[in-house]
Amino acid sequence: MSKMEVKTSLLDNMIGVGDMVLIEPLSEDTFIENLKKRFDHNEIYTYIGSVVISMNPYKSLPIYTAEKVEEYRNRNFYELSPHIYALADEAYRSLRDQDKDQCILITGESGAGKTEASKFVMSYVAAVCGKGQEVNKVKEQLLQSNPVLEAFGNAKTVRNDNSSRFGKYMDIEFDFKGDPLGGVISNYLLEKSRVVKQPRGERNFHIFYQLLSGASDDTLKKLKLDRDFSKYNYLSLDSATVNGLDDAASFRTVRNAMQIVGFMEDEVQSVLELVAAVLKLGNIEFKPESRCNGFDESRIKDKNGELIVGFFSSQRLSYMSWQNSTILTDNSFEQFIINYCNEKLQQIFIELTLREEQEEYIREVIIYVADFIIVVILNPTTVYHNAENYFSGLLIHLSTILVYICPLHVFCCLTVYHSLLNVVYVVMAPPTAGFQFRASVGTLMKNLLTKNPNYIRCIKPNDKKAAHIFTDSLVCHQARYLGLMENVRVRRAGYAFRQPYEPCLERYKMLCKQTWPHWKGPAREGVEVLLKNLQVPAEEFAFGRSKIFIRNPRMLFFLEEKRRQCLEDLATLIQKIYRGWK
Ligand code: AD9
Ligand code: MG
Repeated sequence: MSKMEVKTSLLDNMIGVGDMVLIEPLSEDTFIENLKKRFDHNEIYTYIGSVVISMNPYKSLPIYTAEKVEEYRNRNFYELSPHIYALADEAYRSLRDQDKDQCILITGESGAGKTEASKFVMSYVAAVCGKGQEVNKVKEQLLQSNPVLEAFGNAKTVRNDNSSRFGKYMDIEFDFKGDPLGGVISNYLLEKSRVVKQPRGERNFHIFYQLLSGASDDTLKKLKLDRDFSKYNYLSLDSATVNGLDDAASFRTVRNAMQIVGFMEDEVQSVLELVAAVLKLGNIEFKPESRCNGFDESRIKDKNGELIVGFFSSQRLSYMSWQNSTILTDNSFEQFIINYCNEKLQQIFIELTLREEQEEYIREVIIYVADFIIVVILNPTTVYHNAENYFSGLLIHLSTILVYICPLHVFCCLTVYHSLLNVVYVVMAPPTAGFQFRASVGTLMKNLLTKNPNYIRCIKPNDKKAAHIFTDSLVCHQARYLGLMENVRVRRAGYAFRQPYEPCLERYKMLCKQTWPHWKGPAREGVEVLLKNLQVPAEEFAFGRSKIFIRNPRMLFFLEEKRRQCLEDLATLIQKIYRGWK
């Protein structure tokens, strides 16, 4: 077995290892080093078993071509180098061939590449499923929903020029042939407050800029709009245009997409009228009037006659007071909710990864000592909830985070130790939205738990939105809060690698005379004969019902090296024979 040691040097090959479970030795440093090595070679995808880590390259790579789709189509997950297409293919085939509902969970911080990843998955599935006229129409509609949603739900933020300001759950129904029948898109938490206020250096939703830049003079005239952004209070001026974003071209894309998705022409017009109306509402200014019957009274500044009576002072109604409000620098309720949702997804990730691992061992009748798993479960579950009623109701369900009230602002703030970082929240308005949201997240989580999960964990390499820069500390931080090291450890704690018998035998059968060129019996017996013949110690393997489990990654290197030698010998032999003939 001395060759096995030699093969750990595979880690040192130029592009690093494709599956983190194969890193020897495993530490945070080697983990980050491997990601960096791969990133430097444009290898942005790396596996942890069946989980895909996706590094944002911040440049377009030629890895999403029609040829790539063909390459990954109907191939075994581990057969080719890591790619988001391999995950998409695996999920799609399990759905089509085994009738197992699938969900793909894409997580990561702002700008890490979630939206782009979801589009690659959708375009892959669209490329490999049926091609009939009706099916094509459904596919087009599903794909074209993206530009529409992004126009109304995405905005430039300091962290991402195309930041999704809502959470998206897209449910696609397939028929028994694997053709899409249609889809339902649920949106969570659109950041509506962005319409009236945007933090410094950020923009309002794309659609406002797209409309003003891209609509014809005629359309703008009908909508009584001016092309000049500076005419509108709701359009921040310090970052009205974004490098690399062509608002005018996007407007044409969006209009076209709306048509494909199924909007009638008059509906498109109504939507644009609404967008125009919102812009104009932002320009209304109010002046205070005297208090009347205990109510604040305000009037529109440049018009007579329109009286607004309500609990609001002119100051609270006006746009400028929003702009100057200190709340902009605080973490809002919305941010809290977003973080809450991410926590739940993280929790579900841990639960499902562990569950999946245990279930696979049970399914395959593998005896496994679960020490490590117990440690992981017990570790992060201390919860203190002592905040205001409203928050405690919400927080009681946050089983993986530690909550405490910030001592300086006992009545209005609380700090939550998210796995990401500690954040101070400002308590706002009454809690209805929060409770509604908790209920909808609850339903979402329940729904996800009934499906077979597939994970894409997105990581951003730097804070500058730049290609070629890899900031170790930033990547390390994300790897930590995504729990990636734990993920590798869980995967390695028992059997690091597993493969169904058939592809395993197919790949290595050349290493044994009894299995080459054809093994006549069941694949499992073939693998047994093969390993016995190679004198691999019995404790390195476990035979499951349908899969072979390999305990130590080095054993895989050993098999791969044997295979490589064998192929080399074969090539030399063929050359000799060929020369002999000549
Ligand atoms: V947010 O939470 O919605 O703010 P995302 O969705 O995680 O965020 P997004 O997918 O929008 O990030 O990616 C940010 C930018 O990174 C994109 O606009 C692209 O310019 C860039 N990106 C991300 N992934 C890729 C990729 N695979 N190839 C090339 C990419 N560029
Ligand atoms: Mg996004």
